Amino acid sequence: ERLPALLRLMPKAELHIHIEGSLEPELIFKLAQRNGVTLPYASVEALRAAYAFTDLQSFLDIYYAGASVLLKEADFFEMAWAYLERAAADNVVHAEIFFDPQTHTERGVPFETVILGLDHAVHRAHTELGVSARLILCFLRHLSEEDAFKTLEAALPWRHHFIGVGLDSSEMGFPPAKFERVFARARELGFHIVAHAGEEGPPAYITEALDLLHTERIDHGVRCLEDAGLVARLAASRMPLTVCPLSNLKLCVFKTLAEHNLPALLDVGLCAMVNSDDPAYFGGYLNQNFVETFAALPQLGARQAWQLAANSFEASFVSDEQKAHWL
Ligand code: ES4
Ligand code: ZN
Repeated sequence: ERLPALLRLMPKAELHIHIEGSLEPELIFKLAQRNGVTLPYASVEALRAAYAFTDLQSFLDIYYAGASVLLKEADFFEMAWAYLERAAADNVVHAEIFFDPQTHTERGVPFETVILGLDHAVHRAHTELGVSARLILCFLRHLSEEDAFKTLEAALPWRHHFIGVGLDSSEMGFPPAKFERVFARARELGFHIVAHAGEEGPPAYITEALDLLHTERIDHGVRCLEDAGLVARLAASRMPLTVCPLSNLKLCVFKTLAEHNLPALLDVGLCAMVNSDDPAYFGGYLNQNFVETFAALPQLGARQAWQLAANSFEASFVSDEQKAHWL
């Protein structure tokens, strides 16, 4: 068939990938053994069997347990390098990668260890794979404003190694407003601003992210369709929505891929694109997301494929010159 080949072969950017969510069970067990970490799962198979999620929180509990095996700079390098090799194989030419430093600093791993390991993989991907990659530091929204401020301050000696800040983890009950002052400081420092909003949370969280955090993209944002005024605003401003279909399926945001609202988001003129979110946990990397989503939704064809790829480059934080080259 021609459509899957087009989806696989077209160059694209990935803008919503949590690097800790690319940690495959095999690598989790390898690192656990290497670092002397005891896991609450007996085998790779037992761990994979636990990947049956009912909502965001049921996933996050296992995602943070998986990340507990990351201790050394080499571990962070190995995880990011494995992702970048998979991305290159999917014809991802540019990736903007989230990392969650608090997941690691809370366990006593220095920020420096995290960023140097990731940065090494980013540089090697450019020279050996021809993939450009950038890092985005995410604050965990279930932790305090003070903790986020301390994380930002601790990151400043390495400010040239990441291009932006984001907001992730448990959404319900942790509205963007809680982090207004941290994001104001990050903006002053010149960082790009993104935030998860409208994945499980209501459209009002998307509006808050725009008005209080001044986001340049909304991560997920699929619940925006519940608010017609918000949709008009997002469309008029070309505000990107980094949509993650397999994630939404596995976390029960939509019951089936056939019910996903991606076609509707494109139809109303929104700058949506496809991303993998946490590919090791949700059943596939970027091309798997494209192929399964297009297979489930007959409204999606070559025109939408091209639009999604174009949107991914438009929404990226590269220079206008680089965008002109890709578009
Ligand atoms: C996440 Cl799918 C999702 N939502 C919110 N926070 C996250 N961290 C990693 N994956
Ligand atoms: Zn995410």
